[in-house]
Order: sequence, then structure tokens, then C-alpha cells
Amino acid sequence: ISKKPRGRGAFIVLEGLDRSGKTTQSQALVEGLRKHDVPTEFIRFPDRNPENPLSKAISDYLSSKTELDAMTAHLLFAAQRTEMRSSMEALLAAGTTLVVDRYSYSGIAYSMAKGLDKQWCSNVEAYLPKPDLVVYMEITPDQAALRGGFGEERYETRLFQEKVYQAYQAIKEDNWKVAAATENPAEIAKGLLESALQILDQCQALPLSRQYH
Ligand code: FDM
Repeated sequence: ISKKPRGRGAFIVLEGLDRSGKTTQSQALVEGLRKHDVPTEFIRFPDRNPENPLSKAISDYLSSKTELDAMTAHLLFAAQRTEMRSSMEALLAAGTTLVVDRYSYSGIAYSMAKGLDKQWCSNVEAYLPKPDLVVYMEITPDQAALRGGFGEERYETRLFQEKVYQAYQAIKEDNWKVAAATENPAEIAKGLLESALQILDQCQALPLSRQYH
């Protein structure tokens, strides 16, 4: 069996409001890439494995079992990414592509929605690896609300989702790929797979860079 030798994997992040279809699309992308013989792993933030103390602290906070100051909560989510950094970098270096459901941008957008300063929020993320591709699943809070009622978690209110939406608008970078979340899911998946394969080709020659540094 002859396979094209590959360099490093691509670091691909999906972002967007709750109900934007990120999780469905991340999973479709993982499958699509694997069908193209691209070794791919799926990661999501926050991780909620109850065996891991950071994950458990985040889960408890999201389900309102615990309360935390907004800055402390921000640091906690960022701590989980920091904790994952070396294993993510090792996978990428070994040629594995990572499809990541939420990353620093969720951290920043959800904290800005609570009134925290964009710069302070970004500083905490500065030394983490920068994605090669960020896909933003664009959906308005109105459209998201049409997809059904909210769950029980801390951020699942209409007012808060409005603020998160505004925050995403404020942090969106020019090189993000914006996908209209209300389009046909199969069409979105096709577009994302094309972008991912393209970025995979381009990033081979480039070192991984840092978020805001
Ligand atoms: N969230 C997620 C944050 O507030 N900060 C972060 O850094 C991350 C990664 O956690 F409401 C929020 C976003 C969302 C909640 O996410 C859990 P999922 O995708 O619903 O599991």
C-alpha cells in the first residue's frame, strides 16, 4: 500500500454559538478526512472527563454546582487547553490532523459576554498553538432559538447567547472560514472537507505558530 508521506497534521478548529452545528460538522469532518486517508483525531473543549480534576471542575461550574469569579472561570478553561498543549503538539508533529470543537475563541467570546476585557482574555491564550484553520459556524441567536429549547447549563439563556454572538463578531478574524450554519448540512460538510484538505496541503511546510504572540 503506497501512501503519500506526510508532514505535520493540520490544526482545525470549529467555533460558533450553541446549536450552530459545530459538533455534527466536526464529526463529519473527521470521517471525511479519514476517508481520504488523513490520520485524524477529534478533540473538544471543554473536555468533561470526570476522572480528570480540571475537567471535573469545569463540568461542575457549567452545571452550576459551583460558582467561580468570571476571571477564575476564564483561567480554568484556559488551563485545560494549556494542559492539553503538549499532547496536541505531539500529535500534530507526528502527522495527525486535529479537528477541535471549540478552542480559545470560545474562551474569549464567552468571557467577553460576561464583561471581561478582550485583551485580558486573549493574553491568557497567547502561547497556545494557533489553528491553521478556524471555521466559524455563523448562526444568529434567533435562528439558533428556532432549533429548540435550551438545556440546563449556565450559558444556555437567550440573553447570554446574544452577548456571545456580539463577542464572536468582535473577535472574528479575517482569515476565518465562515459557514452559514443554516445551509444544508451535507453542503456545509463538503465545503469544510475541501477547505481542510487544502489547508492540510498548505500547512505542511509551515511551523505551528502561537495564538497571539
Ligand atoms: N466555554 C467553552 C467557555 O465558556 N469557555 C471555553 O473556553 C470553552 C471551550 O462552555 F457554553 C463554554 C461554551 C459552552 C460551554 O460547551 C460548554 P459545549 O460545546 O456545549 O460542551
